Amino acid sequence: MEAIQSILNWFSQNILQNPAFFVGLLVLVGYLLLKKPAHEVFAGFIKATVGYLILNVGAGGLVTTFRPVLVALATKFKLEAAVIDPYFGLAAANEKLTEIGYIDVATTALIIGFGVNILLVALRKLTKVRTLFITGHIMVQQAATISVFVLILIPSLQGKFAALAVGLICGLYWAISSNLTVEPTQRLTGGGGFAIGHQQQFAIWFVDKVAPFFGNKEENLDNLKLPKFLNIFHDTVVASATLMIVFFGIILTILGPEIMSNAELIGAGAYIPAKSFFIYVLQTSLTFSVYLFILMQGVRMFVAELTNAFQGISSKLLPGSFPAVDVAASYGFGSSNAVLSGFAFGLIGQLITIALLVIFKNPVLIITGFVPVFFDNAAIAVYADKRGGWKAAVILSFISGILQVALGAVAITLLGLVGGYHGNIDLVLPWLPFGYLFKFIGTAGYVLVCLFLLLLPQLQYAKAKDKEAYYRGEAQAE
Ligand code: ASC
Repeated sequence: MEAIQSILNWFSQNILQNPAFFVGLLVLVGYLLLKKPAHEVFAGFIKATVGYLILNVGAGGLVTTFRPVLVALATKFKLEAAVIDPYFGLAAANEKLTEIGYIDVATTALIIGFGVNILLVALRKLTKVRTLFITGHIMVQQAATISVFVLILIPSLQGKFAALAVGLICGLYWAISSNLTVEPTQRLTGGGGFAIGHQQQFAIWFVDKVAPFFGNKEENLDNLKLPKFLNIFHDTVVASATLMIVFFGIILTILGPEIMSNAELIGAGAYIPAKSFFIYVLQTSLTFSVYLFILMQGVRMFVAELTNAFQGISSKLLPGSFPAVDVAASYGFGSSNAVLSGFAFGLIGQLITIALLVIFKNPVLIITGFVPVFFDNAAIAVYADKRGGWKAAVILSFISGILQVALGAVAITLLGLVGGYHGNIDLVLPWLPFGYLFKFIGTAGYVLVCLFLLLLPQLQYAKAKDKEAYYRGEAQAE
């Protein structure tokens, strides 16, 4: 018994609490199950593990670059700042989980959640769930944020079964939210055979439903003339660097050289007064894009392997199910202008809301992160444009920008996070209302949310006129 206990302890401390090796192990097991040759199994393990270690370097760099700015803001203006971006959110969530002694919960919950999702699809005649969520990096981020939701807002779920409680609700969210995207995505892609497993599934479902009321799908974004200069934002480095220069440029300039050169407060990243403050501001802002670039490079490495491994497992284990993949897979099926329009109008919505928060002296200063403003709003524009043309795309991505900031600020306060929040649209709607249910009615709220999630695919199925076509994922005649 003791031997088993110490093996489990070793596994928990060295693998489960060490996501790089955990993700590597998932790939290794996946490839073994797929009967890949040994050298490919080895290569997959290396790429996944090294990819994740690279992500850690990027995330660590973001935190160390950001911390002095946070300290300076808190000292000078008694103000907290938070970037609404899943990577900043992951760092903030992990810090919170470490603080309460539950840092290992998220990785265990990830594997439990994946298991729950597999089970829901395996029982699809009963559950009506057709989709398996296989986007590994998103699952890592969401498992951390959802751990904070569950364990901070329902303290009674802390304890031996914490990972189970988090894993169950993660699995339900992954399975059910991606199942909502089957018809919209099939409609968009002309039967592409995949669904979305990312951070805006509820939004996609909603947009697909309401877009026709906003406009005419014949008048789509390809008819809208966007200024040519926007094309530079197709490059993620340019887009993220520009955002960072704008935000941190303003913030650092307002903070000024005096406080930024206080080495005691700022530490290694302090400004050296003999040098140009302008260049210091520029370099600090650009350093964020450097670390974001490193981080995304790492993500790309391990996601490619994890997706192959998961997809292999699901096609062997669950033939006929839909893989729920990264939202970027949908972009190629929309109007060519849609991605940039979504980003542009989502950003306008975010900036207006940030200005309002500043004017009304919100205690937390929200900083636009690249991932939500770009990827969520691009997706919203792509799907909205397909069903309701450019008017729907413009209005809905603009509203999404407003909600990301306004509700993101609420979520940060609700969860007591420091420095960042996930920021993607699903992580405020429906997750913020879920959070309030957790806070006010505790485990009853948890049970209600689980039941609500389980009910959704039943409603989808009940509404489908052709039941066979539902399982084939065909968009139904309306
Ligand atoms: C995210 C996230 C990313 C991007 C990527 C888009 O939400 O964490 O790295 O979007 O998945 O392709």
